[in-house]
Amino acid sequence: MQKLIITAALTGAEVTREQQPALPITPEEIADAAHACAQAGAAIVHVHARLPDATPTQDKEVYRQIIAEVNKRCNVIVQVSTGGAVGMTAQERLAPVTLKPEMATLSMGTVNFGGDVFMNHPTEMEVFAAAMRDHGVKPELEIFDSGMLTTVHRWLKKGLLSGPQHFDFVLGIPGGMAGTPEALMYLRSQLPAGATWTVAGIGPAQLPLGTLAILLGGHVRVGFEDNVYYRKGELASSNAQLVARMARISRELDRDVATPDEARALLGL
Ligand code: KMH
Ligand code: ZN
Repeated sequence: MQKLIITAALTGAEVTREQQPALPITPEEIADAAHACAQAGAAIVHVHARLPDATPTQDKEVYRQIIAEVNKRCNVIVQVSTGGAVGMTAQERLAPVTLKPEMATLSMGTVNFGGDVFMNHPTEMEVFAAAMRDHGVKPELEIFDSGMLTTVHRWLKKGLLSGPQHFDFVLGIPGGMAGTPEALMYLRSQLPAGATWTVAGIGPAQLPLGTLAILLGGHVRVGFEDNVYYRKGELASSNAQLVARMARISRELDRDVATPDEARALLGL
C-alpha cells in the first residue's frame, strides 16, 4: 500500500469562531496551523482565505500571503480552494490559481449544500480545468455525489483531463452523497485506472470514513473545514489534533504516513 497522505482542511469558508474557537483565520494563523499539522503528519494543507473579520475571500493577495507564510515555516503542499464560498463568481473563485500553487481543488458538479446551492456550471468547470492545466496546477477533483464521477469519465474521453487523477470524495454534506461506508465503496469502485483518492467525511463521518480509507489504500482529509469535533460533544483543540489521531491510527494499522515530498512523488507533482 502507498504511504498515507493526510490533508488538513484548516479553515473552510463556512465555519465560524463561534463554532470552533481555534479556527485559524489570518495568514499567520493559517500558516501556524499548517506547520503544526505538518509536524503531526499532514502532507497537504487545503486552504481557504479569510478577511480579518473572517469573511471568506478569494483575493489572490491574501492567498499569496498564506502561501508565503506557510513556505517560511515548512514544506507542506499547499492546495488552494477554488470552491471558495457559496455565491462567489467563477472568476473570483479561480483567482488563486494564477499564483501557480502546487494543487487546487476542482469541484466536479453542482450540489445542494445545506440550505444553499453550490453552483458549478459545466462550462465554468471546463474553464477551471483549463486554467489549472495552463498554470501547471494539479487539480484535486472534488466529488460530492456519484454523477460527478461520471462527469470525470466523460471528460477523460474528451481529453479535458490528462495523467493520473487525484480525487476527494466529500461525503456527508446535507444535499450530497451520504457519509457511509457503502457510498465510499461505490465511488471507489467507479474510479478510473491509476487514480489516487482521499476522503473528506463531514462531521461525524470524518473518523470512520478516514479509518476505512486507511484500510482500503486511500488517503484521508481531516480538519475544521469538515468537522470541528474530536468526538461527540467535545470540540477538537486544533486541526493538528485531528491530523495526529489519523497518523496514529494509520501507524497502528501498519501503514506509514507520507511526508510532503513522498506525497509529491505519489501525486506526480
Ligand atoms: N465552501 C464550499 C462551498 C473547495 O474548497 O473546493 C466549497 C468548498 C470546496 O469548500
Ligand atoms: Zn474547501
